[in-house]
Amino acid sequence: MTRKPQVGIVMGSDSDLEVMREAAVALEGFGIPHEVRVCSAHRSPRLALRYARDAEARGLKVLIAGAGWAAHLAGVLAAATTLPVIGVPIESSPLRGLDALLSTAQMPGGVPVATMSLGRAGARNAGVLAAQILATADGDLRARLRAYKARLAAEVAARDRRVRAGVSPRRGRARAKA
Ligand code: RP5
Repeated sequence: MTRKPQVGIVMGSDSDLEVMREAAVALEGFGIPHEVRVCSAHRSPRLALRYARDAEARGLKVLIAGAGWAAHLAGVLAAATTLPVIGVPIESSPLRGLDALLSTAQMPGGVPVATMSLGRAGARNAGVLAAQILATADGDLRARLRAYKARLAAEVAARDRRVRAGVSPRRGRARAKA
């Protein structure tokens, strides 16, 4: 039996999928069921509004919205639901995402969008933040998040050991003295 999605990942275009896949990968790592949809605040505004309005009744708990250019998708979803909305600005325009970052982050008072950083890291963080929101009511998920943080710290410690041993990550063992 497939479990009902708890997180909705929405993006303005299928051209955003390569970046937004990182959010899905993060959620899969925590075992969180999710769905992935394309709907655009500008090109299909009725679909975007309907998705946001129906989300809670469908059992979704958090929405993640990724969009580029004048990125209004996260804001439009946030306007039509009380679910938390996480925005991921995508670097798809000639302004390299600065437009999307400002459009996603600069919401007027009363309609929050939790805006992530640009690009893959932002999409990954959106998945992790959605997990952290869900974990406030789920002890097992909290334990998985603690294990995730411990793995992050262990990776840094391993990098520290490699750097102190004089091994560069890209070029193998560095010369003993520069
Ligand atoms: C935005 O326009 C989408 O989120 C995408 O980042 C950008 C370009 O979309 P396509 O022209 O590739 O469909 O709405």
